[in-house]
Amino acid sequence: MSRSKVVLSGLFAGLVAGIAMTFVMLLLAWIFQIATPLVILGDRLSVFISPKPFFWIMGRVGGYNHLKQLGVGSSILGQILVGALGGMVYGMVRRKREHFGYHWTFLIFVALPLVVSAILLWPVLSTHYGGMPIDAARLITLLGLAISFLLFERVLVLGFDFLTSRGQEKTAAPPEFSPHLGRRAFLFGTLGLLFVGGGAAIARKLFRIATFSYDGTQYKGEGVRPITPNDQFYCVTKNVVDPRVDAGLWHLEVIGMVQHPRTYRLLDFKKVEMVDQETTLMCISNGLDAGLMSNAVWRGIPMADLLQASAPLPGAERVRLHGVDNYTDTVPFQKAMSPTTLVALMMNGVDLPDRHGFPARAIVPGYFGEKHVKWLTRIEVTKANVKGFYETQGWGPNFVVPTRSRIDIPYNDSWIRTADATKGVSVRGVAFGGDRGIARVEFSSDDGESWDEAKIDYPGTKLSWALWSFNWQPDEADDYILVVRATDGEGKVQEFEEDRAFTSGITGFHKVVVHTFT
Ligand SMILES: Nc1nc2c(c(=O)[nH]1)N[C@H]1C(S)=C(S)[C@@H](COP(=O)(O)O)O[C@H]1N2
Ligand SMILES: [Mo]
Repeated sequence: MSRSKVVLSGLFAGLVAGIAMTFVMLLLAWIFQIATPLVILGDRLSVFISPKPFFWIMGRVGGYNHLKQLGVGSSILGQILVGALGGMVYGMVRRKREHFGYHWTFLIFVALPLVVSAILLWPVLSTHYGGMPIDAARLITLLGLAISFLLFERVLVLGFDFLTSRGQEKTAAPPEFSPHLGRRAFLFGTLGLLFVGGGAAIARKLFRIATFSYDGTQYKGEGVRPITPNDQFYCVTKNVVDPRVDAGLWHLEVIGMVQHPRTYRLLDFKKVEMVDQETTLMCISNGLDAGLMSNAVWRGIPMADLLQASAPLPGAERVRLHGVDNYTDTVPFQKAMSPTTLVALMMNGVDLPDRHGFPARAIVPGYFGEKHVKWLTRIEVTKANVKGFYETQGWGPNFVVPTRSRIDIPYNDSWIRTADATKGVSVRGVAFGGDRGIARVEFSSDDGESWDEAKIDYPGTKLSWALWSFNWQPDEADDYILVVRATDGEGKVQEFEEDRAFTSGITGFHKVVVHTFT
């Protein structure tokens, strides 16, 4: 057989093998919720991109959801391409060496990639979207990789043998009876198409349950109420497909610098006394006018109770919280021991919804949303020098929520007829002071030149937002700049903090432009 035919056969076999491997990865993700390189490669790489370039890239590709889609898409294409190239090299080698033992192909196409990907992906291997505990998850991910690479190797070697009909030679069939190369290529190509079809069908199913449809959900505007309904609660996730934790698989571990490491099952919490606590969450990347902020009543176990049961050792300075999706974040040990830091199991009277962290999430009042780790599976007591997912990326260093306030209505750039405003224009919004509460809200219709006391309609708690309103009387047809500012429970007036980097959450005032006309 000619050189080019052999090399092309290798390329073709590698291509189909790469597609088959992708198919099996999608299948493992769909049926067993196993983490595959298609998604954890993105997790692995994204911690190397600091917030500024991250936002730039996000801007270029059209948002976080598009970036995730691009990540998965290029991982799929990339691994199929690498598979095809690997197959081509294999073809070149086979042309020189007719017999190339299976132990060699196993070593090169299964063992080697397994070792390399285990090393490169080590920090993100402990991911399982079905809620498998961390150590088991790492093994399962490796097993998934092994199965995928094994399938690649088998399809490549057998496919190549079939295409070049070396298989037939071994069985000593007369050459004239083995089908023509074109026929064999057609048959093998059909197998490839079956994998493409199957893979596409599973990818469609995964796409439907993916986070694209709800990641970045905001809660703001006309309909804002004191307690956010669960299905409208803002949502942020790093995942392409969020965990749907199996309550039977799930464990919560308390480990690290403790005298008695403990593992709890969901049933263990049935008998435990819980507290109800209203707490507002806000994302660190929430804009002044944005709605990545919501309020709920959480029911859970004080984290201090769990820590105390394990007897923390002296020298404990931070607590690292791990989600089943391999998301981590840390809080100061003292904060973890504070009575309002919870392991929440319920949200507004029902079990946590999947997308908000079923079956358990951390509630860390006064800190940005990042710290409220969802799908919590491990509480690790550690020394000071550990960083979480977003902190490694370059967020922070300050994760304490600054006082913020927002005007929900009227909307920016609205036009109001003065005749409709004779009884005043209803201005409403929210104000949030982290875990310091809200003492006062002031309103200005002249861009902050003068301030009036706004009415607090819903005071909330120390840990939640307040809802405020003001009946504004515009005196003539003009353009107005409406501004709001809040004072927290410690008497500190909201301000623009010049020395605060945007990576610690922005500060400043929400302004709304309103035009009145006759
Ligand atoms: N396990 C896990 N926890 C997580 C995240 C995540 O991607 N994975 N995202 C964090 C971020 S950035 C925010 S703002 C909050 C959002 O919580 P919510 O979606 O319930 O509103 O969850 C945090 N906890
Ligand atoms: Mo966030």
